[in-house]
Amino acid sequence: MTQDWPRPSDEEVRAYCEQGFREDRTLSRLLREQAAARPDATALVSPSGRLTYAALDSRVDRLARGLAGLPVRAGERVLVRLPNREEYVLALFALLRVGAVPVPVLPSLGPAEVESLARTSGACALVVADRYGRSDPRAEAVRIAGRLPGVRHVLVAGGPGDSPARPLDALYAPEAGPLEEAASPEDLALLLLSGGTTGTPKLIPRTHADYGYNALASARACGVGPDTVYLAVLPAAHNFTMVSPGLVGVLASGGTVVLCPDPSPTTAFGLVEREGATLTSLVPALLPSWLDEARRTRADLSSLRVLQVGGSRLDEGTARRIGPELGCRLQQVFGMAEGLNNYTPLDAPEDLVCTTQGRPLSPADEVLVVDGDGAPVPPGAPGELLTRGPYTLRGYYRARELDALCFTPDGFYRTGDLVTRSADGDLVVVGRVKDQVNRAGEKIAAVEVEEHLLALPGVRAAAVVGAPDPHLGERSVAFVVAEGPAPTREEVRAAMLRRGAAPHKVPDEVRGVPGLPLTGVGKVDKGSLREREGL
Ligand code: OOB
Repeated sequence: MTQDWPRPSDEEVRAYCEQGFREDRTLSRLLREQAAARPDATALVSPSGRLTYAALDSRVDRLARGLAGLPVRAGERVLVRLPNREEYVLALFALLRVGAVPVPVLPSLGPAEVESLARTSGACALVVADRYGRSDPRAEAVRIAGRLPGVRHVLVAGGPGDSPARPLDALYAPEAGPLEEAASPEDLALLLLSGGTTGTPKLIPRTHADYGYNALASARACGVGPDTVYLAVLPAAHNFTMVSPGLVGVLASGGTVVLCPDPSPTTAFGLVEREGATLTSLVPALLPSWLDEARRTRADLSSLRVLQVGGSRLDEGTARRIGPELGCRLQQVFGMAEGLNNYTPLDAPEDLVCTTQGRPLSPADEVLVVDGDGAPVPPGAPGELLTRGPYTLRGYYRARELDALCFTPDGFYRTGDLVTRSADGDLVVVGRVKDQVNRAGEKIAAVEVEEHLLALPGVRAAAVVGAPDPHLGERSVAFVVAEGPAPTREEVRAAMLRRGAAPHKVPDEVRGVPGLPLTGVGKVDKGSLREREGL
């Protein structure tokens, strides 16, 4: 059988393992060990209540038995589309425990995107919430299952409705003791979504060994231990919230994870006070509302020691307000679902914390900053960041043709990020060479939106670019060449939602233009387009 994705060589894996740069336990075992060490400590707090480590571990066993009975088998992929609720953590670890491969997707994705991911991953089951905002994930999942014969089960957190979907709750087997681990550390653990520059999002293969190392090494770098109370504000399915150090790093270290059902500062501050949260992580776009609310609130935020900010560029002015106004330390995080995580050290001087996006987590992370010809640039000069290391992927899942573009022949991942690196190894993100809009930390592949625009009647050409925005970091602007009058934003919105796209991918602005500037090879020249349009 051909491999589904390229891995590091056996020698490289051996060397990483010998030096402690890969975890030798599965992710579900990390939870099991903490449950043995501190059964009565609080592991998880959510609107459904509180679970001790013993209770969480035993519920994971019971759900895992139910999943195995369906059956969901080791190696099978299961799409998990759940918001920040208890069932997300239970489903995640139960799937890992039976050796199945969760594919966590953001609940805000549109139905067409979910379907495409279910198809690409070859999912055998979909785990969804009974409702999410104004969308109906349960009905969408049932429709997808009807179209994809490989999807055998739709499992619902909450009410199953009267569709053929089943309630996740009904799967819990009676208590029968610990279940044996079905996976080995070097097995595929999860498939994550890439921010993407292609029409169909790419899937990122992560093994137990590399993801566990990512989580635990991050936990060490962020001072996480049994006293940590981590407030998960961003979607739990995001890599930042999962392993940087996130809920996996915190649960693997014996701390407490508090799931915040929405990212508004009022909800979050109430939970910080009630639970004594010590750590949380945000995207920069959330900071203005957090800083505003901090001035008004009477909630006691004094337990908060560290606020991690990452996912998109944090401006220095806002960075400098965090310490004085929120009363906690800032840690910048520059990470990617593909692997590499950079953190500003917790003991770094204020200037460094406020002006850099950190340095690589692992001594085994190899980082190159190169010019357009692939030649390394001197310290301080901008160039594209390439990276290879013990927890960074060597190729996407079932996407060999793309790998040639996204990786160098010797296995370095081309991040598409323009950075500078100081002589001390601190990175600053200065731009991007990938064709993407980073809207409030959500990555949108320009080509994906362009395809939606080109499907509109009368649209001859379209180009989507990011423009600076004080609230979102970047907003998306679509330039459309149309035969008649250009479609309005409302028309674009209605058409995109009809086509099953996520609402956040609808361009923030749609401008009709007579033509688009082209490069010598006939591609849209987005650099000159931006310049011409004054963005
Ligand atoms: C995180 O992961 P992804 O996969 O959603 O996005 C990765 C990309 C990076 O390649 C970079 O373009 C951008 O997001 N990014 C940043 C950044 N952190 C990520 N750009 C500027 N400054 C930063 N601090 O976004 C992610 C994964 C794990 C931890 C944190 C973020």
